[in-house]
Formats: sequence, structure tokens, C-alpha cells
Amino acid sequence: MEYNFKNIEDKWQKYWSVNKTFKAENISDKPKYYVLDMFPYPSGAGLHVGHPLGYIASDIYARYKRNKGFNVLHPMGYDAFGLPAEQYAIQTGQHPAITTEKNISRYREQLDKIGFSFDWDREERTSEPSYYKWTQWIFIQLFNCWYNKKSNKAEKIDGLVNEFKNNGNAAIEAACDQTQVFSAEEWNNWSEKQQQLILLNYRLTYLSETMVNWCPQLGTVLANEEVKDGLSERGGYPVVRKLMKQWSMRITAYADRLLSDIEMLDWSDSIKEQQKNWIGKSEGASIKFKVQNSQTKVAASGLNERGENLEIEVFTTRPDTIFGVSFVTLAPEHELVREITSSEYKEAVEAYIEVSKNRSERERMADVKKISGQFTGAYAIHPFTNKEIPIWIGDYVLAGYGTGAVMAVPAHDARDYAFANYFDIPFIEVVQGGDITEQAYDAKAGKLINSEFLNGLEVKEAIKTAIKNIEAQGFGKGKVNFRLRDAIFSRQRYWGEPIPAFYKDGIPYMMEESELPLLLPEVDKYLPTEGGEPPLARAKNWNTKAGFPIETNTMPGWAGSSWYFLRYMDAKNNGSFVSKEAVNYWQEVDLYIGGSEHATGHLLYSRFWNKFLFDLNLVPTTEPFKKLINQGMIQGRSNFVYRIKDTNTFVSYNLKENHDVTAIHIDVNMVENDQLNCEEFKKWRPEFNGADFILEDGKYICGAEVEKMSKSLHNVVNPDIICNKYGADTLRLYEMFLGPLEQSKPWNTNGIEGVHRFLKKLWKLFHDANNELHISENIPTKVELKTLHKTIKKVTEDIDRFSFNTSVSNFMICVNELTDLKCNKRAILSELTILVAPYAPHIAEELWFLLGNTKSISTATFPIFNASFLEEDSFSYPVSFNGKTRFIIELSVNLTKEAIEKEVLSSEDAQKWLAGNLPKKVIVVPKKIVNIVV
Ligand code: ANZ
Repeated sequence: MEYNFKNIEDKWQKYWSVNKTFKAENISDKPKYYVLDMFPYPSGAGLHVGHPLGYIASDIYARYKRNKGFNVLHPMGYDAFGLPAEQYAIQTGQHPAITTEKNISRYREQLDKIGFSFDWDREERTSEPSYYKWTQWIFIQLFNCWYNKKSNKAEKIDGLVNEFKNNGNAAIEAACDQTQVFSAEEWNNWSEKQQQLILLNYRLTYLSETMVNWCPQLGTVLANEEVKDGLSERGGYPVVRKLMKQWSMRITAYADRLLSDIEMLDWSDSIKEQQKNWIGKSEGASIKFKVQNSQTKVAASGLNERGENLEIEVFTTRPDTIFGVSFVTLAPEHELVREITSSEYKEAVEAYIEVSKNRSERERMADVKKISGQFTGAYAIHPFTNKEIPIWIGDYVLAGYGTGAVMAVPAHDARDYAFANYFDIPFIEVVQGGDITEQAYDAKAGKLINSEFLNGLEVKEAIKTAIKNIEAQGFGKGKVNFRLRDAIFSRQRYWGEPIPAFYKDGIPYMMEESELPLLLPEVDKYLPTEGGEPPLARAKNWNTKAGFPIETNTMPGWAGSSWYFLRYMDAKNNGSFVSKEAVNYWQEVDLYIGGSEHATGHLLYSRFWNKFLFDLNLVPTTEPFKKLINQGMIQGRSNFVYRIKDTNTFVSYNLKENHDVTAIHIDVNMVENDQLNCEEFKKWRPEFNGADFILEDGKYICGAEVEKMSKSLHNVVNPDIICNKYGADTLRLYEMFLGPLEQSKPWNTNGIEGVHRFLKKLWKLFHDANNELHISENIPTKVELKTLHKTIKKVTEDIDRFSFNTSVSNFMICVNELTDLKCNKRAILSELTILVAPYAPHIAEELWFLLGNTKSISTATFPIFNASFLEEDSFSYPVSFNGKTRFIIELSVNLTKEAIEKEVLSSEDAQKWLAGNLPKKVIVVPKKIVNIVV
């Protein structure tokens, strides 16, 4: 029989599916192992060869772990809510559920062709009511909890309400927005509405007025990571800042734990670093500057309505530089700006606020070179020196960070330095060590000068001393700040989870668990209402039974993906999001593989939800993903043809220099080894119908370039094409063979034939010249065993290091050696088949059964390396005379020094070189060298 990959692959894919070969049990005597892929968003374009890279790697590992005796959970599903299906619905009127269903079927077909060992019984889709019921349920739990800083965990809000009833909030330490202290009496006297409004400041998901990234074209709010350079990541539409009533998640409550627990994760340093920066812990102080109360200088009084001095609170990481402050800058949005601005500067300040309004935080941070600002006419008082300090507004200060105000120290902060130079504001040096005529000296090292009681101290000491003094005098305190913001959770979209909330008197309440799932209603159009309300406002009777209006916002894309790894453990459970038994058995994901683009979105949100569920004792581990690997991107390799200007003639790559040509991207599927299939090209587009070619050596050679894999560049390679032409096993091996998993690399089919030939060679080992199965039962020789065990050792080490590309070369070497040895012995081939099985499971399964086995190869035991087969029993000694190597002699490694000497001297070669002389000296280094001095 020939190696007929088509029949073999169809046959085993069917077998695995019918026999549920990869079904994972929730009870097992075996140790557990959970291998997870980041589940895909099923887009209309289907999979390209870049998508399966991570899936193939995780599948190899899952199969390997099964052979190693583990009970492996390896599931797959779909992140099925999201914008593209909804945009398509807006354009065509087709319900996003239909589009999604169609796309999923296509994905499933493509995935099935590659032979993944998924347990499809556990498939989940975030857009299914049976799934989003539990996303809604988790939302309700978050609403019903607050974060107790004393116990350092989430707790039920009922307990907090009891505390308020009995003692007010004075003793509570919560992660919250509540600044006002109240007594039990006050609490008990408040109306239900007032109480509920207070509680929103404590809840872990809450409704509040927030500055959001609003994208008018998409008609929705976007998360920070969905905005790139002021444009929406999807579609590239402008994004502006807008104040809106939004649901938010109090992820900031977990900032400290999210940061410190990073240490226990086996993730790449780069992802860990990105998370650390995103959370952005800063230690420093908050300091209050009084606004000057002087009618001569400022038209505004500098007093609040109670006649007290207004205060500007700044956050600084460098309280040691307090004596170097030469101005204060407020974010244009700062609430005090209008109050303090003098009438003289009112117009200019208003104009500046207007301009900066439409620049996103990111833009403001990124664009450090563009300096802008406006003096307010007001002054602050330096808390130590009582000197007057001008107050400016500037958009380099972000409203959402710290207190939205900075004490500017130009000598030691680059942004303040640029600002002061631009506006000609004087400044003084307070830390020695730099040359501030050139640039700001911002290192945290050096001695303090010009700073009264701080003079002579080193920066580190000075920070401590400054905080001590500031606290003692009562105008500030030491403070830790996080860059992390609460996560906005409302989307003004249709195709997402409905938020299970309704409104009574403008206050949000949660639905009962028994009312879940709150089903996504039907609407006539997938667009906002004329009044600008979200699409759900179009639903008929979008009210509770009691007639209260239901929330019209939906959840963001990251809601369903923040806990899907838990659902796989118990995908069909109707009574709970995951059963205690299931989650206690599977614990957490052992190996997670996916793209690095999720560094600060999905990976942070899932850690947050997991920690919350851990606090409620619903999951057993504080972290969801023990080990994480980010696969690199597969880039496209684009091909070009060269059209001679104003003609329909195309010139081959190496002849194009003689002509004035335009390069045109062409479909890479018409090109093989850079040679164009001219006939296909003519048929590709009507305008190429009558194309003429200038060939080289009778061929049209295309140009090539590595670019992003994208439909518009015509360089997308569909895995189906490879599967049809070479088979899934070749695709799997080839994707691994391309290079280290974590590296980005271009897709280049030029080497795929070689990988395919390897599989044919493997097949041949089992078959004779007539393609008949031909297996010998003889005992393997030492050399054969050596080849096998060398490969077992290398491949095991490779897989344990996730170095899948090197395994493929080791297989090739092994098969070549066995072919040279004409080895067809069962004892060798049987072990080799298991070794290859994780990588090329179809051919391995076929050969396994041909060897006479009757159970899937996934139940076989992975070969164990035996070092004794690698030990050599002889050594080739180079023998030199007076330092010059003259001949090689093969001797047993078990000989003594004396025996070696005797063997060498009595050899024919030695006799020749001695030419009758007696050696003066013989030096023997066992297993190294023999040197004879004559
Ligand atoms: C005075 C100072 C002196 C500062 C000095 C730095 C160096 P990180 O590490 O990012 O937390 N800052 C505070 N709030 C800000 C805001 N809302 N927008 C922009 N900048 C803000 O940095 C904290 C430092 O960034 C603070 O320390 C403040 O400048 C500035 F030699 O205060 B510093």
C-alpha cells in the first residue's frame, strides 16, 4: 500500500470522532493536565495558516501528555460575540447569530481537517444562552460584592450594609469612590435611593459617570486597548473623549494582587513586564498646595463657597524635589480649573480646554514633543517656602491619573523641563549629578541642594524625610498610586451579553438568578435609536415583569472570555457555572497558548475575575493560567508580478531592471517556488486576460516580500489547500519546522516538499519494495537501538522545552539512519511510531494499527530513554608519533592503560611508524589519545 494521506487522514479523523478518543473524564486515577488554546473569534474569513500554529503546538503537547499517562483536558470553543458579525448585520440585515453560526461551521470544518485532539463534547460558545447565563451570573456576584482592604479580598455587600446600619462607614477600609464619612444614624435616615447611590461607590461592578473613549462611527464606547493612536482598532475610526454613564469593573481593587502574583507565573518576561507597566505601581506622596487668596493677583478669590482656601492636591513620586517646584500644572479637565482661572485668562483657558478635549490619553502621553499649555492667572503657595507658584493647565497632565495635577519640577522631570523651557518659566536644581542647562536630571541618585532641611541627603533618604515632614505638618501623606484604571464594561452594541440589571427610580438593581439567562431580545435594526440609545432600546417591551426598564447596554467582548477556561471543566452544567468537584479536580490551566496581543486585555481581566471567584471560594487557585506561551505571528510571503508601464506585458523578476515597471500583488496560490502559473494568472482577473509575458529560462519568476498575512495583500494561505495537497500531518510538521514557536516567521511553502518526503520515508520503513507491509520480529542491533534512543532523548527534551521545530529535524535524522540500516524491526518502529504520533497523528495511528495494535496510539506509553544504549563500547584512538597523528585504532573502552599500550604497539600501523625503533615513552589518555615518543 502507498502512503495515501487522504484516506488515512479521513479514516482516523472519523475514528477519533466516533470513538470519542479524546474525551476527558472529570474523575480519573491519572494525574490531570489542562492544555488550553486562546479560543478564536470566528470571523468570516476563516482560518489562515497562521491561526493553527499555536493550536498545533498545544495539540502536540496534549497528545504527548496523554502518552505520558496524564488525564488531559484539551477543549475548544468560540468567542462568539463581537463587532464584525454585528457590522455585517448592520450592512446586510442578517442576524449576527446566523453569521456567527455560519462562521463557526466553517472554522469547525477547517479545524477538523487538521486532526486536533479536542474534546468536542465540551465545546462552548459565549453567545449561547446556556453559556452567557453564567457570565450574567458572575456579573451579579460582582455587583453584590465590595472589596475589603482589611481582609484584602472581596466580600458580600450585605455584611457592609450591616456595618453601615450599626456603625456607619468610619471604620471601613474599602476599595471605593466614597469620600464622605457617615454615621449609622445618617445611613439609617437616608432613603433607599440615597443608600443605593452610596453602595454604588463600593460595588465591584458599578454605574458611574466616566470619561470614555467614544467612537461615533461605531456608535460605541471602546476600551483603552481597543484604541490605537486616537483611532478605533477595528475600522480605524476617530475616537473622542466623552462623559457618559457607564458600568465599570473595579479591577483597581485588585491592582496590588494582580501585580504581586505575577511573580508566581511561568509566563514570558515580556508579557509580565507589560502587565506590570499597565498596572503601573508608583510609590510617592500626595501633597496639597493652597491656592493663593489675593485679590490683587487673581480675580478669582482662591476660596471655595465656604470661604476656605482652595487646595490643589498633587501626586508625586519625587517628594524630595519639593523645593524645586516652580509651577503647578493641572489637567485641562481638572475640576478646579474654572474656579481658579482669573477673568483675564478665562477666554484663553476655555479655548485650550476645547482643543485638548478631543485628544485621547494615549495621544497625550505619546506626543511628548508637542508642548502646549495655558497659564490660568492663578497662583499656589509653596507649603514650605510660602512662595507664589504660577498655576498652568497642560494636556501632558492626565485627568485620570493620580490627582490630575502635578507639582512641576523642571530641573528633574523631562516633561516639566520641556514645558518650562517652552514657556520660559525659571527653575532651580535641587539634586546634584546632572547638567540641567542641557536636560532634566531625572535619575533617582545624588545629593540634595537648595532644599533647606533636605540638603546633603541622598535622594532615597530625602524622599523618606520629605514624606515625614509633609505628614508632620499635615499637608500631605505617603501614597501608592496605580496607573491601572477601572475597566469600563458597557457597550452600546447589540451582539453582546445583555446586562441583567433593571432600573427603579434611576437606580440599578440586579435580576434574580431564576430569571437568568436574560435573553438577547429581537430588534428591527442593529443600530442605535434615533435618540442615540443603544440597539436594545429598540426591543419591544424591554421591561421586567413588574414593568421596570431593563438595561440597554450590553457587555464588552472580554466578558465571556474572562472565565471560559472554567466552563470547559464542566461545560454542560445547568445548575452552576462550574461544579465544585470539576473545578477542584482540574484546578487551573497548566499550559495556555495564544497570541501576545492579549497581554493587557484578556490576560488581565481573566486574572481579575479568577481572583474574585477565588475570594468567594468558588475556584481553588488564585491564578488561572500557570504557564503561558505566546506563539509568534506567521507573516505572509507576498508575490509580485511586474507590469511594464502602459502595457499589458509582464516581465520576469530578473529582467525587470531594463523596464519601467509597476509591481502588482498577486494571489500567492498561483505561484509555486516563485514561479507563476501564467494560465491561472490570466484567468485571475479580466484585465489580465490578454497578458503577455517576458520570461527567463522559459519561466515567469515572481518577486517576493514578507508582509502581514492579509486578504488585501493576496498572500493568505488557507490550511485547507495544504491539507488537500500534502495532508494534515505534513501541515502540522511543517508549521512546527518553520522555526521556534515563539518567534514570528514568514510562511514559505518552498520547504514543504521536504517535510512531506520525510513522511513518505517513514511509511517506507514499514513497507517493502512492493509497498507490502514488511515488519521483522528480529532483535534490534546495538546501532539500531542507539539511533532510536538518541531520538527518544532528544525528542523528549525538545517537547519538554516546547522546542517543536528541533524535534522535526531529529525525526528526519532518525528515519534517514534507520533507512540506511534497512531497519524494519518491530521493536524499533513501534517506539518510533509513538514518538512521532503527537506531531503526525494520522500516519502514526495508521502505522500503529498496521503493527497489530487495536487501541488508539494515544493510549500507548511514551518511550523511555535508556542511556545504556548510547554508551559506546569502543573508542577510536588517534595515535600520534612525536605529536603528529599517524593513524586511528578502534579499541574497547574497557581496556586498562597498560592493555591499550600493548594493543597499540603491537598493531601493524605502529610497527610501520616505529620502523624497528623502541618507543622512548608512551602516553595513554583513556578514551582520548595515545602519544608515542620515539
Ligand atoms: C514631581 C516630580 C519631580 C515628578 C521629579 C517626577 C520627577 P509615575 O511614575 O508615572 O507614577 N504626574 C503625576 N500625576 C500626573 C498626571 N496626572 N499626569 C501626568 N503626570 C503626572 O509618575 C508620577 C510622576 O508623574 C509624578 O511625580 C508627577 O511628576 C507626574 F523630579 O512630581 B512628579
